[in-house]
Amino acid sequence: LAMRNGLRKALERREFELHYQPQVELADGRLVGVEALVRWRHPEQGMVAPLRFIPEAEESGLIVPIGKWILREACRQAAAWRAAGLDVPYVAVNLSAVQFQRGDVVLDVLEALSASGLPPQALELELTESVLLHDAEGVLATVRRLRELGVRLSIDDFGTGYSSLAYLQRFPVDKLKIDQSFVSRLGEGEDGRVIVSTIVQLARSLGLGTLAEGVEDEALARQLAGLGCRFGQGYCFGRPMPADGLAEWVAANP
Ligand code: G
Ligand code: G
Ligand code: MN
Ligand code: NA
Repeated sequence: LAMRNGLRKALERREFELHYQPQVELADGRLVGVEALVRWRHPEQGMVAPLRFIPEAEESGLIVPIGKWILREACRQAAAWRAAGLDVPYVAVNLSAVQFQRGDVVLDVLEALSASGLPPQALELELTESVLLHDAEGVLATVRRLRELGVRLSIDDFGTGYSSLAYLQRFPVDKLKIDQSFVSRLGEGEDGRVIVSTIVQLARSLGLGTLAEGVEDEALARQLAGLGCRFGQGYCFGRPMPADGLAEWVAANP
C-alpha cells in the first residue's frame, strides 16, 4: 500500500522519466529506432528500476495513467528530436497487458500522437505474449485498430510466453523481439543456435522482422546476423540513456 501511494504521488510529482536505448541494423550498426524504458527518480531511493515498481503499478491499475504518461512523453520526445533534425526513425513504447484490459489504449495512443504531432509510423508499440492470455478476441480487435492508425507493432520477449502459431498468424505485428535469454545462450553452443534460428525462420515465414535483445558483444552481433536476424539492441551498441545522452549517441554514431 505504501508503494501504491508512492506511485500515485510519483505521477503527480512527475518523478518518472524515460531513458532510451538504441536499436540498430546488425549489418552496419545504423540506428533504426530507440526503445523507451521508464525509471522512477525517487526523492530518497534514487533511480528505481521498472522491475521494482511495474508489477505493483499493474496490480493496482496505476499502470493505466502511468502508461498514458509514458506514451505522451515518448511521443513528445521523439517529435522534439525530429524537430531538432535528429534522425531517430521511431520510438518503441512497452505496453502492459493491463493497459489492454483496464485502459483505452487506442485513445491513449491517438492522444499522444495528436498532442505531439508525431507521425504514427514513428511510434512502435511493444506487446508481450501475455496480452493474448485474456480476451484474445478483444485484444485482437484493439491491435487491429492500432494497426489501422499506422503505428508499428512488435512482440516483446518473444519465446518466453504463450503464443500459438495460429494467434501469431492473425496478429498484425511487424517484428518479433527475441528474448535476451535466448540471445545469451547463443554463445553456449548448438541448443542456443537452434532456438534463435528457429525463431528467425518462423518470423520470416510469417513475413515479420526480428530484433535480438541483450546483444552484449560484437561476436554475438555477428553470429545473430549470420543466422538471419536483422536488428539488435544491447549494451554492445548502447545502454538505455537519458534523452540528452541519446542525442549525443546519435551525433557520435552517424
Ligand atoms: O531497463 P529495464 O530494467 O528498463 O526494463 C526492465 C523491464 O521493465 C522491461 O523489460 C519491461 O518489461 C519493463 N518496462 C520498462 N519500461 C517500461 C514501460 O515504459 N512500460 C511498461 N509497461 N514496462 C516497462
Ligand atoms: O522491455 P524489455 O524486456 O525488452 O527491456 C529490455 C531490458 O533489457 C531492460 O531492462 C534493459 O535495460 C535490458 N538490457 C538492454 N540491453 C541489455 C544487454 O545488453 N544486456 C542485458 N543483460 N540487459 C540489457
Ligand atoms: Mn521491451
Ligand atoms: Na524484452
